[in-house]
Amino acid sequence: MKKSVCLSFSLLAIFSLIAVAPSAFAEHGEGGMAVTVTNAPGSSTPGCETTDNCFIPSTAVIALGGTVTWENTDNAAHTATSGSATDGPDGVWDSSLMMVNGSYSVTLDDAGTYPYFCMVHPWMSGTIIVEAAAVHEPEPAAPAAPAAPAATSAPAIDAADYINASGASVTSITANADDDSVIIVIDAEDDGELSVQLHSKVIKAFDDGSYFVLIDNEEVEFEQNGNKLTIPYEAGNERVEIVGSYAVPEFGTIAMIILAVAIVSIIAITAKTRTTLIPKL
Ligand SMILES: [Cu+2]
Repeated sequence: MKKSVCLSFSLLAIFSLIAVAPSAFAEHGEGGMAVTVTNAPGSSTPGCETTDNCFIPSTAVIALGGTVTWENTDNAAHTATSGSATDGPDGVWDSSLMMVNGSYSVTLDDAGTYPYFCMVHPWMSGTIIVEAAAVHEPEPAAPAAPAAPAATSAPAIDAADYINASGASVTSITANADDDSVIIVIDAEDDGELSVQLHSKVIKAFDDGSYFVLIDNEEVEFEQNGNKLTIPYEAGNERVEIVGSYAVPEFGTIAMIILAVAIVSIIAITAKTRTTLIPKL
C-alpha cells in the first residue's frame, strides 16, 4: 500500500510540474538589453570584409529597447552609421567619427534588422537585429491538477474484513501503520474476553511469532494460539491495541478502487457460476 501512496505523490508532483512548467520555461529572446560591438584591429585596411569581421560581432542582437555600444578598439577612427555604403546613411543613427578608444551608443525602440557601415571605410559593415518584444500571450489555464487522492486520510483498510473479533461488542477495527498495530474499539459493559483472529494481510507478528496487547494504553496479559488471541478485558475498557512488527498502511484511494473492482469481480464471478457460498448455519 505504501507504493500507492508514493504513486499518488509522484502523480501530484508530475501534475505540479506540468502546471508550473509553462511559466518556468516561458521563452525569452536571446537578445539582451545591451550589446557591445568593437572595431576589429586593422579594419581601416580592407580585408576584414572577406570574413565579415570588421565589426565584432558583425551581427549583434538586442532585445526591443536595448542599447548597442560601439567601442573603437582599433588604432584608427571609425563611424558606425546606419544604412549601407551603397545606399548611404538611412538616418536611424550615426555615431559620427569615433576616435581611438572612443565609443557611441544608440538605443533602438523599433524591432527590425538594421544594416550599418563605417563612412570612413566603406568595406566595413555590420548588422544590428532588434528583436520583437517577446509575445506574452496569457498562458492557457493549466488543467487543474486533480485533487490529490486523500490517501493518508482515507478510511483505514477495512481490517474488519480480515480480522474477526468476538466476545465483545466491537465498534471498529482499524490498522495503524504508524504503530504497526491493529486497534479494536470495544464497548464493554461487563468484563469479558475478546477473541481475535488476526490476518497476516493486516498485521504481522514479531519474529518470534508474538504480539503484544495494550488495553487503554496499558499492556495486558493475553493468550495466544497462532494468530488467535484471547484478550481479557474489563467493563469500561475501550481501546484494545494489538501491536506487531508490521501493519498495512491505510488504503489509499487507488487501492480502494482496486479493492472495489476486485469485490465486484468476485460478485460477478459468483453470480455467473452460481457457486453457493452461503455458509451453512
Ligand atoms: Cu572605419
